[in-house]
Amino acid sequence: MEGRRAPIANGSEPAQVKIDGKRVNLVDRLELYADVFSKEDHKEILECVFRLRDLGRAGLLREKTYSEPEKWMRGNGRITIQCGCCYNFALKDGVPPEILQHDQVDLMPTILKKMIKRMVRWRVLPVDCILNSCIINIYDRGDYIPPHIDHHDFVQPFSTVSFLHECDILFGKEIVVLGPGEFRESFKILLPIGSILVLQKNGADLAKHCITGVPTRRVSVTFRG
Ligand SMILES: O=C(O)CCC(=O)C(=O)O
Repeated sequence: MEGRRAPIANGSEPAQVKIDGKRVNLVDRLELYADVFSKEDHKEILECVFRLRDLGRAGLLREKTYSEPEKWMRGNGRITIQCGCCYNFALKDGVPPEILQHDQVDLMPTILKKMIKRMVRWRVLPVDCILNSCIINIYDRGDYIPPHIDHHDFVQPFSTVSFLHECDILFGKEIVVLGPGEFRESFKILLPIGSILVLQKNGADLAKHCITGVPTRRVSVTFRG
């Protein structure tokens, strides 16, 4: 079986930047796949996501698995659920963002492990990739993810599956923040429902990425090694 490569619908010019005087493609090796998961798969995966959210809200997950910020301003309510490995996002008490290797989060649920197996079987991901962690993002209307590069200690490729609503993902060597959930990028592509975005090389190492404020609820699941 092979995953169907989806055409990359981008609303901007190819992302060329100059580094040491040389032109490089900022999103080199970026791939998008479609139709790897069925409608039934979507239902089962989303049931698992919302079950985890409910367990998190009830305080029944490990402390660092579940995070739901106080929504004190437009767009900052994105829920995150980390499984398999914990990433410390914010600079806290002088500690830089880092991967915490200790067992401080819950393990990946079986259905998410099955997603990885399917992506490998369908050649979306290489057979030798070892993905043992994932982050689930639940965005409500207006929520966004600010420009960032996934920590270099994570093993590439990264793969993100989109659910419930399509949205643009923005890339840029630098991304200008215009307001809460509003950014100016050098390159953007549409992530349709069910699509799998595979990020590696420049697209992961060099380019920052972000999601603008979403018009309605959206869920993404990102796998990393
Ligand atoms: O929601 C998405 O599509 C992107 C997620 C992401 O960039 C992240 O979790 O680091």
